Amino acid sequence: MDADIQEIRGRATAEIDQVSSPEGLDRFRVTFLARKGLVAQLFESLKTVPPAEKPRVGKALNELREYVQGLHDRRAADLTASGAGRHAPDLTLPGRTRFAGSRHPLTRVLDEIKEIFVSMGFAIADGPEIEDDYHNFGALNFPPDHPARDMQDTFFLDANALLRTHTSPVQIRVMEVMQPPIRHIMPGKVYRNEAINARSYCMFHQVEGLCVDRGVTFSDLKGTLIAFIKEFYGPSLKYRFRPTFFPFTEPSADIYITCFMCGGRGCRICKQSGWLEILGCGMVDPAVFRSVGYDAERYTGYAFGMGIERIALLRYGIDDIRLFFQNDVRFLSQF
Ligand code: 2U9
Repeated sequence: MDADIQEIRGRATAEIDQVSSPEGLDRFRVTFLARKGLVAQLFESLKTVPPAEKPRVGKALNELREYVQGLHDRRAADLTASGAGRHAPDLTLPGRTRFAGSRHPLTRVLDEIKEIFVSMGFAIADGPEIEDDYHNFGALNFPPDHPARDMQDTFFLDANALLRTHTSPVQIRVMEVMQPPIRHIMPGKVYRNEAINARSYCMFHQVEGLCVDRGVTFSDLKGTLIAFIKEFYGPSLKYRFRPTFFPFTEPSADIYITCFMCGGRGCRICKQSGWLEILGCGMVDPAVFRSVGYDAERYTGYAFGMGIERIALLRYGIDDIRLFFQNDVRFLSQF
């Protein structure tokens, strides 16, 4: 019996070296390790061993089985690692095109705007999209009967929880925890209860900005925003400021640039006016400073806001705002 064990051990050791394919490995397994293989046959002969010898021979047989199984398993691992037995690659096949991802057009516009303001010393702030009435309206000097507070314009979650309609509440929260000087922009999603069509959507993105310190003037506002416009739209573009009204700024202005579709002659895009509105801005209303406990005699500030979808629509000549939110690869892969 001991001689048989030695012989099979020797054969297995020699034969495993000849195995170079999965088929060969399977033949080795059938010969040595299968239910009727050589190792199993030796176990069968254990019955004929005298009882006093059985423990020692049984142990030797177990060691043999483990040894042969080890030879088999190591060979299997070697074959997988070397790739033997897999089909060789066909080097004549044409290459596969790899898809490179691209940034969403809104992300591109947002990143560019952020970079310009950060380079001018603004920090980036963010805050919750679910807001309370006070931070979204009250602190921003919206009168109680302002139409924006209507269910038709604002998504209310309950009596005092709503989806923010602008990112201005983030600035209120910044001022609640910081003293001037403040120079922050806040990019983010905002929500309006509007009918969905090619021009408007129930959610869009804004970037707003706020600068508060002693002695901040309308000239600072103009200098900063004109520098932004020249950087973002190009240095030779014409622009104009026109007075407007916002509850949270006084005085307030909208900024327009020459329509880059028609060069100012008038077209469908600029509704024949030759001008495109790109930004709203103004000096922060003292009532807003009083809400956050700032001394309105001591501090002044300017604020501004812009809608990102509108800028991206104009920049890339897109005619339907819904394309931004459908995640259609045929649209996105163009950027
Ligand atoms: C505080 C005080 C004042 C932010 C401002 C605008 C003007 C503005 C619109 C642009 C297009 C919204 O996306 S849009 O529909 N925004 O014109 N936003 S001033 O003023 C603030 C902000 C925070 C505490």
